[in-house]
Amino acid sequence: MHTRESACPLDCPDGCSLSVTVDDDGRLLRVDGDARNPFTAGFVCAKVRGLAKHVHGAERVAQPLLRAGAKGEGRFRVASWDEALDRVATSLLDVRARHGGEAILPLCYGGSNGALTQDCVDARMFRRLGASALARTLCAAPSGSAATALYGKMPGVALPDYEHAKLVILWGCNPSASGIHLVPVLQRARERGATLVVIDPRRTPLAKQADLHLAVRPGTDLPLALALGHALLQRDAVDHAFLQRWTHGLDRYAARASAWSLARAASVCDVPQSDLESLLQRYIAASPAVIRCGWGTERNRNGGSAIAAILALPALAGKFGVRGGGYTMSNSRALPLSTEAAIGEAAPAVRTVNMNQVGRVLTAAPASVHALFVYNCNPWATLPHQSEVHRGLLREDLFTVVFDAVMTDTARFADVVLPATTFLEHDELRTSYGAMALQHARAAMPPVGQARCNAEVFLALCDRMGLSRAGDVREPEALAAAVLAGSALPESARATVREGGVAQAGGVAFVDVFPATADGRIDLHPEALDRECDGGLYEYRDDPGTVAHPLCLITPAIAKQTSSSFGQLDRRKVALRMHPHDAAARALVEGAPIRVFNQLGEVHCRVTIDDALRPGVVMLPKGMWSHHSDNGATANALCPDTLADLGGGATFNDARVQVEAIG
Ligand SMILES: Nc1nc2c(c(=O)[nH]1)N[C@H]1C(S)=C(S)[C@@H](COP(=O)(O)OP(=O)(O)OC[C@H]3O[C@@H](n4cnc5c(=O)[nH]c(N)nc54)[C@H](O)[C@@H]3O)O[C@H]1N2
Ligand SMILES: Nc1nc2c(c(=O)[nH]1)N[C@H]1C(S)=C(S)[C@@H](COP(=O)(O)OP(=O)(O)OC[C@H]3O[C@@H](n4cnc5c(=O)[nH]c(N)nc54)[C@H](O)[C@@H]3O)O[C@H]1N2
Ligand code: SF4
Ligand SMILES: [Mo]
Repeated sequence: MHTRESACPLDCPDGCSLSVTVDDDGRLLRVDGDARNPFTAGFVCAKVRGLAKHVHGAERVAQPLLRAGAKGEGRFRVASWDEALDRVATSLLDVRARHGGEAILPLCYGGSNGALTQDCVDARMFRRLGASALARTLCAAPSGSAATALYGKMPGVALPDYEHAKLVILWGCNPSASGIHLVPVLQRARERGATLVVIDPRRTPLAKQADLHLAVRPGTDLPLALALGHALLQRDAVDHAFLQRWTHGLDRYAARASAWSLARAASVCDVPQSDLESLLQRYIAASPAVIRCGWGTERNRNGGSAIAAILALPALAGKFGVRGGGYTMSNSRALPLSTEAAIGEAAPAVRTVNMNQVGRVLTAAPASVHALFVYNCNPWATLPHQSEVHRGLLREDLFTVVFDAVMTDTARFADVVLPATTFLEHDELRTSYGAMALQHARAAMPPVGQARCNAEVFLALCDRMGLSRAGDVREPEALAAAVLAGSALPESARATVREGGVAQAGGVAFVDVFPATADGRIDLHPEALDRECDGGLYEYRDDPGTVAHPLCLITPAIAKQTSSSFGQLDRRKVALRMHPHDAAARALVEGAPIRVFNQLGEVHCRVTIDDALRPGVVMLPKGMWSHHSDNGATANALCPDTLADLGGGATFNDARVQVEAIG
């Protein structure tokens, strides 16, 4: 038995440091939080504590598999790595020869936030093939473009610094499920007198404890933020000196915001005006005040403008310049990694496919994608417009590779399934987007079965396809060194990581970190965003509900999965959550079998009556698998593939549905 240090690369803000115990036969015994990182010391989430069930589970793919039945049937035969890699290499080269490199589409996203498993040797291979580029827009695209245009990639408030705040606003964020290490920090802040405000259409666990909860209608954060900004200006509760020195675009921002009185916003958001007034007063009075900008806010038609309007608030009210003051966003990493030096190949000029519309692209005639290579992603379960993704994956003429550690719903459609290592079985370099920690973890256990890590497989494929070049960085240690050397990191952070430590960053905005925009100032009304938004930046688009489909379906993160990851472990059916009024209006009782439907698809499941949701809003979890519903379709069958106002982002929460009893 031995215990090793590791780091969690899952798509989660916390970026835990781990302590991993493995027995002499290489079986994982336990995973704990490691005290090297104070933020994550002492505990990890239940998902990772129970990781052995995932690593050694029945759904684990431990050998290469080749399709042995019809597309989507899920019948395979075991193959050797040589046979499987030859098949992949030959097929990709054949597609390129017949249709051009752009007929190959790599499809990857959130499975690993590690720098050695994504945008590393994989990018080298796809760039050299001339494959289509993928716009990674499934998450954080609207908020990322808004934050980048206003502030550049200025690091946000590190989550451990929330302890210093006197006011914390959780805006479309549910850390009780999606980043649990913030919860004790918030508790300590509150013990020291901090106020907690939650803006969320449902009463989340932290909303229950909050001093103020604004249960806004989904998609209405933009009017709320603009009304707050307008009121700050009208009441002269702004920091003139700061605005003068550090911002531009104030006049144009103010003109757009002036359309929104507190009264008008309260009516559109459907919350009491007195609550808006209370939020405003608290925000004016408190310092340090921090906004934890979650992702619930961005997943709709107004998402990008909403985030831009929210991020304008700390600038207007002068909330920067103190530890624990400002905002936190997913793209505001303090220790960003660049993998370009490790890739060693410039990105060619190729077409870009928006991953939110992969279903459309795969089903379009004439076909433009002939080979699909899925890794770090489970598109059947996580992309919008599931029925179209499903139809695309069913294409007999589409050569599909799925490289994953488990037999996902997507893997069932593959021609070739390649067995991936889990993060405990390979080396990884990870920088977190909340805790602001950077770590280099070596494999803590041997690979299960014949599983191989991403870098090894993409190297082998490069070799087979004649794409490797002299001078390519190949070995895990060398790849990690190239990434560290090629990233804009403080030398102290590099040294800490080299010595096996956890590099931490926690700068204070406008004291030691500054906007990374071209002129170093905050742009309150970026022209590029104004051009990109249909109708202009900060223009509110009304609710997409119709008489036929009046209910808003939200699909937030749940504690027991990370997106769809780990969904194989709990096979119980999920229920649609619905407010008692909406249930009564449809004569639905607790546990009734129902059909949730719209023009895109339908999901059959049971109903759970829950007054934590606001009336008019229903909820299914994100990342469900086909086995979680009664008809094999999941929430994503109801999610539109229309795009958000900015960044080509997803609009999962623009799903509008109707619900009726079955039978
Ligand atoms: N356990 C676990 N942890 C995770 C994940 C997971 O799946 N499971 N996923 C990870 C990933 S990929 C991400 S992006 C993050 C996401 O983490 P969060 O930021 O917490 O995002 P969501 O869970 O999508 O939604 C957060 C909240 O937004 C609310 N909401 C929905 N629509 C709106 C709206 O229009 N306005 C407002 N104000 N609120 C709204 C929802 O009710 C929900 O409570 O978590 C990461 N961490
Ligand atoms: N309805 C709805 N859908 C959503 C959302 C929503 O709010 N509502 N949110 C979206 C969000 S926030 C996100 S981030 C996306 C995430 O969507 P995805 O990118 O599909 O992420 P996961 O569901 O975690 O699937 C990742 C897969 O990668 C595999 N994997 C992990 N590590 C490795 C590795 O090292 N190598 C290889 N080859 N494979 C690996 C995992 O086993 C897993 O099957 O989902 C989106 N989908
Ligand atoms: S998923 Fe998040 S909370 Fe769980 S171990 Fe990983 S980083 Fe920590
Ligand atoms: Mo995400």
